[in-house]
Amino acid sequence: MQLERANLLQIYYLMRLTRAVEDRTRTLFLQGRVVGGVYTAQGHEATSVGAAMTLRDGDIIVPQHRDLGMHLARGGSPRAVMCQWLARGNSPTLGRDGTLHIGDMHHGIVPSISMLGESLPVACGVALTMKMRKRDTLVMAPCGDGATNTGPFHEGLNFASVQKLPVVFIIENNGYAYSTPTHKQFAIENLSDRAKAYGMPGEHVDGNDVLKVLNAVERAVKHARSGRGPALVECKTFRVRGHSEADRADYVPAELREEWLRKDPIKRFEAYLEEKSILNDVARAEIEAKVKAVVDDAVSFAEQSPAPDGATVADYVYAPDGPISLIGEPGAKDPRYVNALDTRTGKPFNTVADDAESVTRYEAREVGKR
Ligand SMILES: Cc1ncc(C[n+]2csc(CCOP(=O)(O)OP(=O)(O)O)c2C)c(N)n1
Repeated sequence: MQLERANLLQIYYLMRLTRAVEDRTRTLFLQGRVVGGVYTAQGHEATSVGAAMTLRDGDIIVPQHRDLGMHLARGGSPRAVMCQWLARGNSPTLGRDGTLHIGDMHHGIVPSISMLGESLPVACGVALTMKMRKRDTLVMAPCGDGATNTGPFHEGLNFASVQKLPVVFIIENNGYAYSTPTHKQFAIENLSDRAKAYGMPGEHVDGNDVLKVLNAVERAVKHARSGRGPALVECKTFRVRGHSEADRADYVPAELREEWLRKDPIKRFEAYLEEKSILNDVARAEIEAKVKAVVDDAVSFAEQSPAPDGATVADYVYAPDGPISLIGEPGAKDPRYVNALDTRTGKPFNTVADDAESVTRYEAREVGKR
């Protein structure tokens, strides 16, 4: 992949922004201002940002709990992220949910799902819908090493391959599934070998080297876009903090953690950019100032945002009457979501499309009676 200086600096900015948003979130968490748990992905930035940078407008991601970088790289708003963390009434879930389940259908970001592995069949459903609509849409579905041992992971890979769906599966192998190290999870060296069983290309790559991630994922994307079906990339990285901020991760040997801290993806990319004379002190200072300004703005926007209105607590519990689309598309009209505020512009927006010719229709019923 040929990248211009500006693209490389944008990648560096996004990696730093991801780290900075998470660092600030941790501070807010320690101050007791975050509602719910905080799951950071320090060490994953090359994987999550790098993989997302191979996508183009209209593509869709189905992220998991370590994918803030992917979210921001796809245009997700730091303001919306902070509103979600602080459970404000104008957050993407209107203050109804914890930190994890943030999505943004405007930018093709499907909210993440807590049940490990379950997002992969969802990604396949999104890809199948888009294929049926004859859209040229690629779906990216990341998951952790632990998730690869769930049934839905295997069902998802198999289904995507049989249906030749344009899905790129990214395994973020970060050494542990909570406290379980990889050697107690599976007996193979490379999780990318699992691709072969489902008839798709798979490769593994140093997940802390953003350029290597970009190149490997670019190959997978090219394959998936060509109509030949899905592809898989395993990015080997490490979770240098606990599973959540409530976890001290005492089960991780100190030397192992230090070894991976030395391989920090941001420092490595920074060293590369300096060596190529792409990054100098002036450019670094500018990027640092921009990152700080964006994070400060996001936090103050969230702090000034209203708490959820208690009177609306029962809204959205039941599906609305009439046909709905399962996939949101910008510009769509759907009165159900006019309460949602675009946290970048402060204006209401719609998150679900009503595309009459191709929309999946179903009779809305009360969710509890299904
Ligand atoms: C089906 C299911 N089982 C267990 C859990 C509890 N749980 C949440 S995250 C996690 C570990 C996830 O490990 P991995 O997939 O490797 O992702 P990582 O957190 O390391 O990024 C577990 C066991 C869950 N959410 N869903």
